[in-house]
Amino acid sequence: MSETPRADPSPRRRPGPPGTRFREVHGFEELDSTNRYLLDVARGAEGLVAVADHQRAGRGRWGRTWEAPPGTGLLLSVLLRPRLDPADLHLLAVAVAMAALSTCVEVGVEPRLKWPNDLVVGDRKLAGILAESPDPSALVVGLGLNVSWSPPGATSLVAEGGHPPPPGDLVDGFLLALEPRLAALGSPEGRHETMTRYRALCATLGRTVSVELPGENVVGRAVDVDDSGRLLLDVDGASRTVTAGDVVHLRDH
Ligand code: BT5
Repeated sequence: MSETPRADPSPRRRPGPPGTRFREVHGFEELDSTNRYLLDVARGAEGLVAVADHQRAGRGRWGRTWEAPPGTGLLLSVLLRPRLDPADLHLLAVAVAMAALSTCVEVGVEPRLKWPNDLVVGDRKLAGILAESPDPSALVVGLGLNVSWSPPGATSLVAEGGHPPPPGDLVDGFLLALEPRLAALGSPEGRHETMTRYRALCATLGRTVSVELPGENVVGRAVDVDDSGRLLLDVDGASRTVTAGDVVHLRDH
């Protein structure tokens, strides 16, 4: 996972797409992790983006890893400093998931969302998201989207018959889709509209799920996701609210 710190290579710098908060995109042939890079340079203002063709130590959640051979995936992180209630910060990852989903639809693949923020086609994972906070007012949100390769049991845009454009265009398409999603989070109506859309796209709802929580495993029916992004479960007739955890979709009979 972690590696001996070494100096970052100089990035290829280019402006982000016009009309967005993404002022600058730092591109790398290789990096340990785009999330780690932005966490280290987080003193910067909102709107910095890091993209790598390859990560030596791509991070997943809970200390897991994200794997992708060079040049086969969209590996990107954004640094955000939103004016949001700290309790709503996780909505930024929702915005990233929904923008990633729109980007997939643009190239001919229609994934759904697996709570909280995976993109899946059927039960195969297409993309994952990792949010990490360098300080209380900032969040680094990383997206790993399989473009032309996926590990066993997962899937990619190409495997699903999609026609992804060259990497730079895919990055810009994603950032252009993300801007209005982030802007929507600025008002209560926008947040409600975001979560209404999220629920419509969420494959977890209605499923029997097993949720791994620290020290506990809960099995229940996923009945709702509230406007704060929490998963509501029906566990043998009792309701239970889940804020974090890993969800496995169980087969429904
Ligand atoms: C995630 O974690 O899904 C978040 C992944 C975030 C990756 C991006 S890439 C750019 C940015 N910089 C980083 O360093 N990270 C972010 P999690 O839910 O914990 O899923 C990780 C698990 O998914 C692993 O334990 C594997 O089982 C599986 N996995 C690893 N690589 C995969 C891939 N390419 N496609 C599908 N599943 C994968």
